[in-house]
Amino acid sequence: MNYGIHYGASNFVEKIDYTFYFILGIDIFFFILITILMIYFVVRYNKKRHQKAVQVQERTWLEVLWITIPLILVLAMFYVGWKNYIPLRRPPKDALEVKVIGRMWDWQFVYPDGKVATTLYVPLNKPVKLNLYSPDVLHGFFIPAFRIKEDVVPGKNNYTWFTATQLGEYDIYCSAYCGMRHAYMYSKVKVVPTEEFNSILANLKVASSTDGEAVLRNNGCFSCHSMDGTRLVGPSFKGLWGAKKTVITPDGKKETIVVDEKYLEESIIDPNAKVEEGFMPNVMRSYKGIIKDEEIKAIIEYFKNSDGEAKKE
Ligand code: HEC
Ligand SMILES: [Cu+2]
Repeated sequence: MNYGIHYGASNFVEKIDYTFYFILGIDIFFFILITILMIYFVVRYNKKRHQKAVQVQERTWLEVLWITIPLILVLAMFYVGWKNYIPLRRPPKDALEVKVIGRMWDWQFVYPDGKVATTLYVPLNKPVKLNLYSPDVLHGFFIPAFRIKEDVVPGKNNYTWFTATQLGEYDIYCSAYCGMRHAYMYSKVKVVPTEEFNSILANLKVASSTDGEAVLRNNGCFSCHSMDGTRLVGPSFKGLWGAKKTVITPDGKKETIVVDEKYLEESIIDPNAKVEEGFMPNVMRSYKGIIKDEEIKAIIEYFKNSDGEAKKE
């Protein structure tokens, strides 16, 4: 496991670390200075030595000093931060562009030719611009080893960029608390030589709309639904087809249903119409307009053929 905290692997490491240690250095200096002065004053001006407080007025030089010194310090911190953070917002024009989809609760990466991956593969020493997109709530795209962290905001086209400078695997986290499985919203960036990158890219698949399992994977369904019976946030898909389920309708009535085409389609388009007993409503979003009709058909085919009761038919 590589936490990527203590060493860096991108073009920003030096700039960001310098800014951090510059401000930290000033903080430590004043922490020590103020602590020493405090102790000194307690000893020097305690009640035994000074029975009566003295009013001191009009010390122009002192006032000038305590305005000027903090002003210079704050301006210096601002300048260093400005100079070193501005490059984060200036991706080079020739950068490789990758669309990043951050959603509850996984990351997906879409390359220019429509190829999709759940790991971010990038070539060494080439600028990569990430266009950050969220279809649901606020997430944060965070690669500690690269020193980049950027909000992924629904309804806003945000971006970040980097040039990876060291081969290897580094962690990608979500830095904004985004619900129950936030902690599992985790992926990796793999930095590889250009040649290897090209062959990885050639082997990645374009998002399929006829392979049900791929549709489920590419839409992040598996972050809430398992295939092996494990209960995540939503019911497991294991043995789903033909299963008997107790569901609750919006007016609070209990019904027993058998999972068929109609129920599956409704569960994807309007998940709150029938909520399986024991699960929370309003957690799964409606995929109306996001998942096409043919993709829903592919999902249904997949459920029919995948496991449980389906196999016995
Ligand atoms: C954020 C978590 C989440 C995601 C992502 C999610 N679901 Fe759900 N899903 C739930 C929850 C919770 C339920 C149970 C409550 C309900 O029916 O709304 C559910 C219920 C279902 C059901 C009904 C299952 C049953 O046993 O009654 C189906 C089918 C389903 N989801 C399909 C999907 C598909 C397909 C996707 C991806 C396109 C998806 N879900 C993505 C949380 C999620
Ligand atoms: Cu998140």
